[in-house]
Amino acid sequence: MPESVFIVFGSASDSNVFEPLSAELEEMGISCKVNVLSAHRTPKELEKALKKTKAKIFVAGAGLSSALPGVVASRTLKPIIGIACAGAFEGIDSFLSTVQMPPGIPVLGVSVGKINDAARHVQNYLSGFEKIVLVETQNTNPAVFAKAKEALNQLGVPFEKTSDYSFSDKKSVYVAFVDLHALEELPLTDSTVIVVPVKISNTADDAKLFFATAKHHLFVGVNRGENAALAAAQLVSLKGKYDKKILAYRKGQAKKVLEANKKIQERV
Ligand code: RP5
Repeated sequence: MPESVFIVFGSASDSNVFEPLSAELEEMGISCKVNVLSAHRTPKELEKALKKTKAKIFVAGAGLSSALPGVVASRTLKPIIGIACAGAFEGIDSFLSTVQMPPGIPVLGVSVGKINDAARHVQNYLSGFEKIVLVETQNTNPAVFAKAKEALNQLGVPFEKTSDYSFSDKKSVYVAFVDLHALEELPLTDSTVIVVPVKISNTADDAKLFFATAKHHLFVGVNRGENAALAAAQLVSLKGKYDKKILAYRKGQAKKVLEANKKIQERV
């Protein structure tokens, strides 16, 4: 039987994270394979291990410039949870590297030490989600909300909308659009909630606030509505139902980069 969860961390010095995580998952009856591989220091070995695994979900983390979760995300259509590790600056560098992914390739980030949260979301996912619910309130920024709606429509993934902030159904993946200054007000439930912190014009100080208040839930980068939607689609695609659509969406994002590159090459 292939492992359900592929765990990968950048160094043996991250064992304070991956050892309790794998112990917790095993205790939950969830099989996992632990790897120590680095996006920067062992890229070939990482690539090989990613090609080989048949895991249903990935959990990755590294300290400092944490490229590992993002590189894993670029190599799989399965969901990826990134755990920030405290190498310097109490881990803010790792946290921001984890969540601030470009449109199209989401990583669902949890902050430093949030091992239990990562394990809970893995368990919810493996139990099977039934639907996506977008949570809209008066403070929801329409432009960020629209990015999520558009992405789901493009993927052909159905969703419901609510303004109820109780997140009461563990079979739903909630996507909540929350003002960056209100992250601490979110209720702490056992359900899986992807939080899109919203602040259209943001500053370096806002990054510190994000890091300090990102707790309990799963986080995408600031204003990244489309990444929350894509990650939600991955979470409801346990058996691969939306994989082809997600792949097509990614190809569209890749095309934009390749076209820009072509133009530049033609100029010189
Ligand atoms: C990262 O650099 C690792 O994930 C670790 O958190 C940090 C320090 O690594 P070592 O020098 O201890 O191997 O890549």
